[in-house]
Amino acid sequence: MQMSEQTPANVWVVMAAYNEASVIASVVGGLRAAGYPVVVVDDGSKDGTPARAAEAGAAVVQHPINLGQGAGLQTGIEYALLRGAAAIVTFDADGQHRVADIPRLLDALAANNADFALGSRFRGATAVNMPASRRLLLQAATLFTRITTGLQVSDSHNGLRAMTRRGAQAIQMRQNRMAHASEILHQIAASGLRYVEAPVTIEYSDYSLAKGQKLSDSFGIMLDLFARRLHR
Ligand SMILES: Nc1nc2c(ncn2[C@@H]2O[C@H](COP(=O)(O)OP(=O)(O)O)[C@@H](O)[C@H]2O)c(=O)[nH]1
Ligand SMILES: [Mg+2]
Repeated sequence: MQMSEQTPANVWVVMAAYNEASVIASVVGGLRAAGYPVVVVDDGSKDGTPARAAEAGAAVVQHPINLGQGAGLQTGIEYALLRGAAAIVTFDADGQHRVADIPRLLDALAANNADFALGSRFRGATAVNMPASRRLLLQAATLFTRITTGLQVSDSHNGLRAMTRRGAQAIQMRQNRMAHASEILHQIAASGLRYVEAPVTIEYSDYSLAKGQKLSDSFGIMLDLFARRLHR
């Protein structure tokens, strides 16, 4: 992608959200202030998340039943493509990501002529206040992903990524639950398109830790993935 095509107005930010009413307005507001159009895919939140997101300036799409983060991202990507996005950024709704990292991901796409720029908190960047148990879990997941995809990534479960329109058209997430983070990497590998990693910062607040992935969830993710592989 040429840099000249990349104004914030045609870079869509896609956000899956579930029960993030207390933080989503400030997250959406920060992105809108920087000039990015935002689509929030809500999944039957019970706390006013879609209304807060709309008030803050996001387009809101709602799944009638809870399908999970992967399905939410897929819906949001399709929406952004229909709206003519030249590039798409996936961004968490809970305040763990920084708006300032987006231009760095877009620059990484352009500089490397890549279709995917994957955020990594373990590549020269930081994970602020990350508990040691979380680090261990993420490293185990990354090792597993490297073995199964052959991609030499350093952070397999980072929700901050940028992709070109072509990249977005090449993937189709089918894993409804959290296993989508590994699935997207499998699809990038299968697409044969170029990917690059770029350092990003992930913030661990009490809020994000209280509702984030638990160690026990990772066993569910592994089971999902193994079931899917056996099924093929
Ligand atoms: N649409 C949708 N989004 C979800 C769902 N579960 C989590 N999310 C969103 O996915 C993002 C990451 O979730 P989070 O629980 O913070 O996971 P972690 O940061 O990877 O531990 C956040 O923006 C959540 O609001 C869901 O069931 N549906
Ligand atoms: Mg989170």
